[in-house]
Amino acid sequence: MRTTVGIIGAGPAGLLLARLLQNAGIAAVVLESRDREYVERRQRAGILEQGTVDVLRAAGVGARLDREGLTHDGIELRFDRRRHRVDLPALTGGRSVTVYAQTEVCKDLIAARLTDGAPLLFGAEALAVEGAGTERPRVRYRHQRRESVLECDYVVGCDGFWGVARAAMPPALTRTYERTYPFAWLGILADVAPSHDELVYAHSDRGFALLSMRSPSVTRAYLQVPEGTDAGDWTHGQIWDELDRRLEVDDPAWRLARGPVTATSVTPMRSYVHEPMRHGRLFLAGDAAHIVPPTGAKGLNLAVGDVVTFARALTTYTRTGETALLDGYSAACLRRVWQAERFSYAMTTLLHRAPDATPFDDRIQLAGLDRVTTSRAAETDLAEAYTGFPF
Ligand code: RFL
Ligand code: PHB
Repeated sequence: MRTTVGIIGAGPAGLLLARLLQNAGIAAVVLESRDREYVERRQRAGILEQGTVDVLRAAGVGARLDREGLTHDGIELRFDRRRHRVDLPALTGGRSVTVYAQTEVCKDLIAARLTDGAPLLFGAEALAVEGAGTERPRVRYRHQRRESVLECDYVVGCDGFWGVARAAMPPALTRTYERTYPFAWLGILADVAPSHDELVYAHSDRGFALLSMRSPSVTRAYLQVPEGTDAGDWTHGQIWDELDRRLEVDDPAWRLARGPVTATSVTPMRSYVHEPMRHGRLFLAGDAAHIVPPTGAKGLNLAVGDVVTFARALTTYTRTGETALLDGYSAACLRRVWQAERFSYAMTTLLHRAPDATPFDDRIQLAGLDRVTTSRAAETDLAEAYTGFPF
């Protein structure tokens, strides 16, 4: 098989890139190792930046997002038994975020691609990218037990952190930056209306908790747990009890509503950047190139930034023969990536309790939270980063 752009992975990065290229009249083939049902069910992100929503709308896949997405004009920071609301539009000149699950973004993009009759192969596992440094890079893949080769002008690795594309970058030209954290997130999905109408990020001496949502009737919540925790180590009752303790505030109006837990998961926390994000005609996008801890809600939004940058660069090249944007892809993406890395790291270390935290560390965190909630400059900094930097 032969195409212009070979896309490995049908997560948000690969699916959105395919859509943007389709809209620009550029042919692409998407190879996805999993089946459609798996991709549409994988529970992950929930928060879309304003810029991400704008991109999805402009790409013609915003109709259901506009109907079902929940616009949020604030987040709550909870610490020291106090509640503080960060008013996002007031601090950012009108920007907000939208709660619309990654599963729904993927469903909308898959439906659009299948309606277009454009190639998207499920159960097609990329085995290797070859010839990245040549004019004709290839993806070797297995589909329906047969090995085949996809010949391309460009290959974009959108295959997530565990994919194969990154391995085709020459090690001698590569540098990676990494940090792991000694804790993880235990996440639940529960059939109960969210206890608050905005997200709550809670610092407590028992560790971090996050109260989020998927819809007006579905709660999503997370607890900081020790690294290596198994979801089965906790009963549903214990999870609710712990959420209750970490979300405790001096406000008689506050009550955590409990309901049937329908799914649990554990997410390890990692910061990771692979530089550069391009070698020859192989480009990396999304989690294939970088990982952030989820505290800043940035992963999916970064993936969107990368593929918008690539689609713009290739469209410009196709129309004008100008290569500057393709050549500048890695540098343009990395600038945004490092801002998200910085913010995600800052939010993580501000809100989580490290297992070896000293009383000094605890006081520094509280001073940080005090600063964010009393200085308009500090709060604006948080709000700008949370609602997202321009693409
Ligand atoms: P994905 O979603 O991992 O998709 C990669 C796809 O590639 C496929 N694949 C292959 N296909 C063919 N051949 C191979 N050899 C392949 N190897 C892999 C995989 O099956 C998969 O379908 O990467 P992508 O597209 O870059 O998207 C990144 C996002 O998924 C990720 O950054 C976010 O989920 C991160 N994240 C959040 N991001 C946000 O912006 N806001 C949030 O609120 C947010 N919350 C979260 C999160 C991630 C979480 N977890 C579970 C890691 C909350 C959590 C708990
Ligand atoms: C989520 O709803 O899954 C979510 C929300 C905010 C985050 C991370 C995850 O920072």
